[in-house]
Amino acid sequence: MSARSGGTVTHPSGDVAERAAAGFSAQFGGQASGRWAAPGRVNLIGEHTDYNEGFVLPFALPMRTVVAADRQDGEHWTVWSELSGEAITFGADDVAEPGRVTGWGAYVAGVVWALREAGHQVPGARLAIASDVPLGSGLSSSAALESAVLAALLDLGGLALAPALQPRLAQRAENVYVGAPTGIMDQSASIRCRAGHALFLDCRDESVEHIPFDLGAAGLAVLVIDSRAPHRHADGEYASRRRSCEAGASALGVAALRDVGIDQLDAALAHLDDEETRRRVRHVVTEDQRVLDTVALLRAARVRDIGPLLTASHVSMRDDFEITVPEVDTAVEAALAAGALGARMTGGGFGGCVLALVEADRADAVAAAVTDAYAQRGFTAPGTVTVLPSPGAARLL
Ligand code: GAF
Repeated sequence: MSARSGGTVTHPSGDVAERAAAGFSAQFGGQASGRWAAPGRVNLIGEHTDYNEGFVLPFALPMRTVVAADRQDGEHWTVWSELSGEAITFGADDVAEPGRVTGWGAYVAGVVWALREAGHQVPGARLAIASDVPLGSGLSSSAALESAVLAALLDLGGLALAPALQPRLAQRAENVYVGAPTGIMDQSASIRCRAGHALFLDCRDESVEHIPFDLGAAGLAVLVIDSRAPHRHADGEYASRRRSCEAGASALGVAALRDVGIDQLDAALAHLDDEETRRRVRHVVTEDQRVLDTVALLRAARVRDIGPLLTASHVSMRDDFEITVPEVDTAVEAALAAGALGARMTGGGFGGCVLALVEADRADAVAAAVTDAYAQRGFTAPGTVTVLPSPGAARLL
């Protein structure tokens, strides 16, 4: 989920880490004692599988959120964000229970709350936040914010929390403090991804494998297309898809849809009375299998061959999970018609971004074809950018 839904925000120019440091000095005086960065993500494949305890394969974006911070006395947190241009302060009472801080500050207060809930002595802090992760585009700006704040507070307080345990804590901030019922993928991607790799995450036991995804060596590129579609009831629809999946698992007598293997799908579908639930289950079960197939191809260095799996994932999201909108379908169709090897919507749906796997020397032509198709349909022009798998959250030197 995005920190702000309903459109794309243009970010200030200049290096994001320098903006955070300059913002800190202007707002608080002096120098921050450190800067911590956490990226947004695209999900290569595996959509709406995370809360079904299945498989996902995201990679981190080069666009990051950076927090410049230092400690302050007492249980007070003062947070300035370049996007709002304002500073907010909250104290121990505000993080005593969820919901007391609202708006963008809830993502920060939620991390303080979740750390305290887990028994950590969280130091008071002053934090200045700058970000290059687009808001409202399905690229996990909220997970980037939570993960950067978490990294800063852990370091400032000398708190011990193994990287493998950090995504759950950041997710709790979002689920419980902010109140968005999201899965574990986005925080895992922001915290655990590695440059040059996609993160193969088993969302049941949270084990990971870093799968080499060297686009440059293969002569390929991933083009990310911001559909610019306004989010249409995305939060309510997300929760409703989640409920359908839980109902399907319950009807099938399994703990989660992850427990239905592809070879059991026909029998499972025959067992379900409700046509809509059948479609939702079919998406999740086939999507889990597509992640496994994609990982097998990447392990064999057959990067080009994952294209049809990406496109099949989109068709499944469009027809079975019913989470696409005309703008993203248009972007996928136009990218494929212009020679993309595969294309799919990425993220929660109802807008957001499309990714297209393209020959590197075709990226501009595919982007132009999508822009043309948008113009013909009278849609707001899309944003397009090529991205490489980038590092996860870290302290900056
Ligand atoms: C959003 C959620 F935050 C993730 O947990 C995941 O469910 C995704 O939608 C869909 O795959 O990004």
